[in-house]
Amino acid sequence: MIAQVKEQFHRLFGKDPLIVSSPGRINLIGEHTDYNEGFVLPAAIDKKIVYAIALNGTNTCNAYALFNDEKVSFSLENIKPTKGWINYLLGVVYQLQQLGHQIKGFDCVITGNIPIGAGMSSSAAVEGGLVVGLDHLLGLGIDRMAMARVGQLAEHTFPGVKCGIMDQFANLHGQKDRVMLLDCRSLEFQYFPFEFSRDYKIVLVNSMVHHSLASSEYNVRRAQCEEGVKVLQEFFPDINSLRNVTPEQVEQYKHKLSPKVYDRCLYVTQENERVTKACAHLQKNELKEAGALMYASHEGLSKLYEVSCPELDFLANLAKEREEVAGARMMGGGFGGCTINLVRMDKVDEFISFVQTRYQEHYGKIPEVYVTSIEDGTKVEA
Ligand code: GAF
Repeated sequence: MIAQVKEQFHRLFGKDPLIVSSPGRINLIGEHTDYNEGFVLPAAIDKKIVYAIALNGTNTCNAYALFNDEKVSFSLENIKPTKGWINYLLGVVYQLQQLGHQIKGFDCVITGNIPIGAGMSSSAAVEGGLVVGLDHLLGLGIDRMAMARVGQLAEHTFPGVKCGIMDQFANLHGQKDRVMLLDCRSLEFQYFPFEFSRDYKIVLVNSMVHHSLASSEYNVRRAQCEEGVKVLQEFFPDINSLRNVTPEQVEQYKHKLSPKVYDRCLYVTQENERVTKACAHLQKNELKEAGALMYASHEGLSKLYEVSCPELDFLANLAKEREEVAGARMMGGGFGGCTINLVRMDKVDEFISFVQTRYQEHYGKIPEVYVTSIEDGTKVEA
């Protein structure tokens, strides 16, 4: 991909670009917890977006996306939201300007192999690649967490998804063969060696479903959690997010919450507990126990949080049938996209052929499967 963007860049703009690689992410457990100030356990992966980028000495930005053969241009003045992938670029430039940075015109060519709408966060990769590219070219000196915040705010203000910080964080902080436990309240994080990679592989199975509901329902979930916090604050005045709340406290005031808000709060508070437990198990290489928590996470996402879909439920159930799978669950925002499966290395091929056959028999389409590795976060290539 690097050679490809370089060549296109030369052809279009006739000079040498900076090359930036920006990965997608997986999340082992901790879904929809980030915007509730909870815990997540993500990692950057080998699927990525690649930028070739250079300043152009004008007030205009020109971007050419190889993945859909689309060229777009925009002026640095008066940036406003529009439609499509360009929104992520606009959002990043706008948020950098809001921080007082003097952004200058640039040319870029972008390509990538992160499947769109598969829950692997191609959008955070587009954002992270541009922030790192502009930071490098303009010498802005922004730290990585502040960069993540730029991407998150770009997402809030341009496509309008009120996402948490997980995707942008993972994209910008990833390290090869390490998973990260992030506390989304303090933004403190720890790296853990990915010990089980000696015996297990992370296998993503794409349901090939892209629900148009994803962004609108995402914001609804966030609002329901906020509503729950408001109600519970009456009884626990010190809380300011679901992070401070236990499942027992949600149970205790069930009668004060609407049924949907109760379900959402119960899920989030349970999921937070699962993340810390799963992390402890993974550190001791107790895959079976960690895997059981992944299945429980899926169950909660499906029944209580209602962000799964029949296809994802089907895939999670298929995984349960296989003794080589330690655990599986839907991953990311939901309503489609992938399941993440921890599969014993020697049985990966068998698992893939089983899942593809059964899914095709049931849904008439073959799910794409990605056997991933854990890689570094966004970086400028030498
Ligand atoms: C999406 C969001 F962008 C993340 O912030 C996170 O909330 C995730 O859905 C669900 O865990 O990827």
